Amino acid sequence: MKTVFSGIQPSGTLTLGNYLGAMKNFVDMQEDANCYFCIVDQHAITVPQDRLKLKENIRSLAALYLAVGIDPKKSTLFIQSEVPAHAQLGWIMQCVGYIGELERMTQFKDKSDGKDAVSVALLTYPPLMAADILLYQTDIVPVGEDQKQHLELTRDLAERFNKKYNDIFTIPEVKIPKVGARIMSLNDPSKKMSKSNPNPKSFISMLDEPATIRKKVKSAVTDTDGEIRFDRENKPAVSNLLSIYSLCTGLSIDDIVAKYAGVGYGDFKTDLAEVIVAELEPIQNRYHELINSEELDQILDIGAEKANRTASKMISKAERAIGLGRKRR
Ligand code: ATP
Ligand code: LTN
Repeated sequence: MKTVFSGIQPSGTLTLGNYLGAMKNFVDMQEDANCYFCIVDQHAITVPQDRLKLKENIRSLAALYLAVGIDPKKSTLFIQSEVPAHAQLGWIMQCVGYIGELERMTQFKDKSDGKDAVSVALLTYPPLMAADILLYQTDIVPVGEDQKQHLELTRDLAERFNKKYNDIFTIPEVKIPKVGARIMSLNDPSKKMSKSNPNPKSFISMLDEPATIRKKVKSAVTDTDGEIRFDRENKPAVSNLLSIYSLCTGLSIDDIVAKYAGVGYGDFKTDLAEVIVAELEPIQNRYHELINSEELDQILDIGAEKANRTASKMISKAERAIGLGRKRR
């Protein structure tokens, strides 16, 4: 059986981009793989977070994972900081990585751009991400397009470690969806939709009320030629809306384009908003049942226990391989 691992940062309420590019794809994978889904809170603190808000976001993300259909009987759902081996192996991976390769990461360049106080951890974040993945002998990592570079680095670090010390890590494969890997911002189709964008009009949150969703879709930018057609290069905004429509309904882009031939953007957007509302409503209902439940804490306790069991074996192996402490080979 293959092992799957993925992580999401509790850095705000998840967007439709996080859902369509990542979370929605996790659900099917549970059927025939050993899955680990992680709330990567240690990654979230690479940029400043309010402590109470962070607590709330951690819980909210856990509830969202379950609300979309992550089944704790099939998958392990846990919080990164509750499994100390992540930080321990993260340190070892920092010792295996080079500053030069970390400085080339586009997420680091984007997030540090124009800021004068940038945390050290924003640079050293990818070795921690590599540790997350490598602790579980992961075969497949389902993520959005923006994480491809971090996955390549993870593979490089694992190969370097295996060659230099001992062949202990499985080299993971990245799995990026064909459609939805990069949902773009609603007000600027050249930027990816991101939960930490300060402008709420740029994203649809998974917990937005139907009225908010309708308003945001209505004000999404389009273009002036008035034709509903998929053309990423020349019509990025409309193509983005078509992708969202397709992912929420399961209809192919061609079928949607045929359906809206000769129809204006206004009517298309009205329908799109309803399609999004219909996709998110059942998730939101389940979310509200879970968010204050004890069940949620029990699931996270069991998840942390399971993850700790696997991860502690791997960290021992890694420490032994590199020569830390008094353990013998
Ligand atoms: P932040 O804005 O705080 O950096 P984010 O919105 O980029 O966060 P992450 O927690 O970093 O979200 O990502 C969680 C998952 O969602 C990752 O697999 C990532 O690739 C995916 N993802 C993020 N944004 C998008 C998007 N716009 N389209 C598709 N997938 C996305
Ligand atoms: N770097 C990712 C979040 C993340 C992750 C992981 C994804 C941390 N650890 C392990 C997959 C596997 C991000 O910023 N989206």
